[in-house]
Amino acid sequence: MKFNIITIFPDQLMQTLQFGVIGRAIENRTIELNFIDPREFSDNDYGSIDDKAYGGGPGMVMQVEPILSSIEKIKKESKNNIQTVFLTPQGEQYTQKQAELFMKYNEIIIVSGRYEGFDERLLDLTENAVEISIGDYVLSGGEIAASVIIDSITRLIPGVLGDDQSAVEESFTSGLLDHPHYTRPEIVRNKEVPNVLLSGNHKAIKRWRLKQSIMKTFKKRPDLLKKRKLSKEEQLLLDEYLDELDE
Ligand code: 6GU
Repeated sequence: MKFNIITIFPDQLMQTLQFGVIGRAIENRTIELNFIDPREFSDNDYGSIDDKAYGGGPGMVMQVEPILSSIEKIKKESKNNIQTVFLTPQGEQYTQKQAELFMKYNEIIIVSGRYEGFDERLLDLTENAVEISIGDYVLSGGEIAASVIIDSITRLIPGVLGDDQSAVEESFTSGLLDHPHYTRPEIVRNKEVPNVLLSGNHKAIKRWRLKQSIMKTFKKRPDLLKKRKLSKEEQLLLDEYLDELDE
């Protein structure tokens, strides 16, 4: 998988992506990071790529040509069908589902915004592009968001995670929050591990974990439950929990 990242701060991405499983995926070339500096295509000697907004107001806007020329250069050098991702707080909210869709491409262009945002015509002039936001808050630039996108896609590529880690993935992909986890020691500061997890009864453990997942999701992220159809067993566990609340 090749990520082309249009950014003036490539070091900021490398700093965050060089560790752990993602760092290893870079080392063994499962993923390739190709940085393009849009300043190369600046129309002036200072290398600036932003200017004041038409209509006035504070802040600078990123110009069309430096970024569009960067995108065209990448596309000219590639035979792949490339998806372009513009990172901006005005984008569509990023989700695990979107990560799974991006994972199907062999090559992606990520455009990291700085300043107030992009000249709107840049979005109109780019084919096969989406605007993505990683949440409802404002970052100083898209670089951190780019790292989030690259990490979440890379860990979906077969072989990047060990087998025991992949299971964790399934849990979120299922649209529910993960169940709680416990490890040694059995008692810590007077707090015990739930008995069922020590029982060796795999069926009971599976049922307990699923119920915990449903309870957690119901309490913390009811929006996720609304989006998802519950199976018969899941509905039963939710009803059981709601009954317990009434008691
Ligand atoms: Cl993608 N960029 C910036 N600058 N801020 C954000 C964001 C992106 N997603 C959430 N906030």
